Amino acid sequence: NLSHISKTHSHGDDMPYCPKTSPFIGGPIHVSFPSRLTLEEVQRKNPLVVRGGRYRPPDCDARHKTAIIIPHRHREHHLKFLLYYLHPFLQRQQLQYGIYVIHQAGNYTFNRAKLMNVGFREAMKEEDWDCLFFHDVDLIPEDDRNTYICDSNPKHAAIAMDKFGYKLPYKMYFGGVSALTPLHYLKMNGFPNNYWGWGGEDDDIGVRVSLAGMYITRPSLKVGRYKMIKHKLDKGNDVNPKRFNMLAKTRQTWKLDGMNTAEYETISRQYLPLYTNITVNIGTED
Ligand code: UDH
Ligand code: NGS
Repeated sequence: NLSHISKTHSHGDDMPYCPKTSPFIGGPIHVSFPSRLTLEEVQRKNPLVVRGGRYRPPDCDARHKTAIIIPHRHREHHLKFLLYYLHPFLQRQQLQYGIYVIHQAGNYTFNRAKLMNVGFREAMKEEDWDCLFFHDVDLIPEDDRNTYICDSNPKHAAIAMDKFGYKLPYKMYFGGVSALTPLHYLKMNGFPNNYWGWGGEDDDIGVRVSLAGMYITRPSLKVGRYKMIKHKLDKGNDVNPKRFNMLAKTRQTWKLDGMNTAEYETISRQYLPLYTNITVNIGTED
């Protein structure tokens, strides 16, 4: 009987809102890294995910529309595991969502924060997302009560990582995974474009939050848990020796550098089965 299928897959006005708390949430997740996992298998396990890595709950109208923005280069093996865990995780939360991988072209020094600015602009061009999750590729959430929706203020989600003994490493830490509404993002002029290499950009972003008159919210330590896929510092992402000097000046620079000055050239946009891949030339340090 096909009428059943068309009804559950249509998104007309007749669909009820999803419940405020999803009945599919199960709490702690056991995270391991099966060595033979393939992207095809991830695809097979997520039949309702459509081109570009988009999903809507099949039989209720989602209350939230979340874009996941992942800065990326040469981490395909991490991406595979993240997709394996993240797709089912977001579906259990009954979200409407899309996954964007922002791929830095070339071999010039990596720039995580600038890639986030690209992700913000490119994702907002496609859909009126009400929340953006800025997500490192190597962090796997370990509890699905950590809901991927935004708060009234910028949220730091990755507060309890295994490598820090499931505690916050320092009070102002804002790295790993954070969630902002488009309004939050624009209010703080997005993220800095000039942190090339490892370190400090997440602290700068944290400072921007308060300079823009907002504050950081966090889930509980019990829920904001993440496992990091172990790795060494990448080639092309050396520790940035300028980071402390730059951090000392965020108050003077945040309005002059950020979303309002993010320049880049989009090289390609691919709507892959499990994510949208945007490859971008973000230039070099001047
Ligand atoms: N990333 C890439 N490719 C790179 C570099 C970074 O995709 O070449 C992305 C990726 O999403 C990663 C994120 O940027 O999760 C953050 O970079 P990172 O994983 O290198 O940073 P993290 O602080 O780990 O998580 C660094 C490990 C050693 C740091 C030691 C410095 N004292
Ligand atoms: C701080 C860095 C952050 C970094 C955090 C955790 O010292 O960018 O350590 O690093 N800030 C500066 O360098 C100014 S970690 O232990 O993950 O390697 O995120």
